[in-house]
Amino acid sequence: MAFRHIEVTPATPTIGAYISGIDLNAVKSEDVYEEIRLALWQNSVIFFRDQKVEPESYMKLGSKFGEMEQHEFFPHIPGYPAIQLISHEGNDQPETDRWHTDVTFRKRPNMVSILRITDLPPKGGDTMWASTAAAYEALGPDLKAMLQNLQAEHDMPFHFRRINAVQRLMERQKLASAKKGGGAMVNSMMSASELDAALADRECKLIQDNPSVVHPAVITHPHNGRNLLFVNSIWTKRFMGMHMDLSDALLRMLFEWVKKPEFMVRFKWEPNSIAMWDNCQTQHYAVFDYAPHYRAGERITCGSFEPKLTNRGQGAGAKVVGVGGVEKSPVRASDMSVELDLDQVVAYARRR
Ligand SMILES: O=C(O)CCC(=O)C(=O)O
Ligand SMILES: [Fe+2]
Repeated sequence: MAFRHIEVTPATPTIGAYISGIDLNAVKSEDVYEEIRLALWQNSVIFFRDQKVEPESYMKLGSKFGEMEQHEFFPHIPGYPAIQLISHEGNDQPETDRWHTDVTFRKRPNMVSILRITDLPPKGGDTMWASTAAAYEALGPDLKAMLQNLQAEHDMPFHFRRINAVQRLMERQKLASAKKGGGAMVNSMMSASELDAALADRECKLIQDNPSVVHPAVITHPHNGRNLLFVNSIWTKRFMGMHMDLSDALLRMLFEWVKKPEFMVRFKWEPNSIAMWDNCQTQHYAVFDYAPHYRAGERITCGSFEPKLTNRGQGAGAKVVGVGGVEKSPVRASDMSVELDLDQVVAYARRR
């Protein structure tokens, strides 16, 4: 199926595409959104340039990908609780300069994220994405078969504690409350011991509210049927039923493998650019090379998916079952340009 309403230009043979021929403030038909959805499932991340998008149009785009969430940590723009404000300034690490898939500590991680950077630093601040489907497809059959039988634990408090995230979040709140003269959990008038107690309370609550979850190490994409590697270096803590030394070593190996440049695309932000990523079949990394400058953006996260392996056909020696059940040749490390046939994507999606 050819695209009739948008132009789709691949950014690399493996991942990413530029979408043109469209004004997101003036979308007239549902067919346009249908094509954007297909372009996303096919390319994993899509980029728009020169979109002076109004909040209503931005929200409308998000709403086409499922329920939009109000995030637990980010503030939002006035009047639009679903448009999260992300920002960074100074020399402290921003926490997103590490390869990850968003919120895999949830039973149902979010499906799609949309981001526009509203305040660009003078130089740098690119974002990178890697295709976890391409990373999986390029593994040998024995390794694929082994990974298909593994389950991994994803744990939010584990990561938060190792980066002192609660303390950082509270310090941010304290700063905000000092500016605005009032704060919910902490404020600039609290004594050191009151702050310590508030911090401990917050950590306990975080652990209580976020029990760890177990997901398969390989899952099947719900809209295109591709199998993909589903462990990431922020939230995945360990493989189940394995000695922790072995688990650490295997995770480290997979985290390294995903970082091969052949699986990646790097996006240079310009004023009025928008990136949308399929959070299920990618990992991303926000390049932190712009300190101490300010960088800020508006993000929408929408829809969700249940991580599960429904296509066990890609094990040892088996032919890769492509979208729509059509057999494809297994992808070799030297040939990572997995062409998805759009008709097959549509046929697969319709059967869901
Ligand atoms: O700031 C960016 O480019 C992306 C940050 C990130 O990890 C996210 O928005 O999920
Ligand atoms: Fe992220």
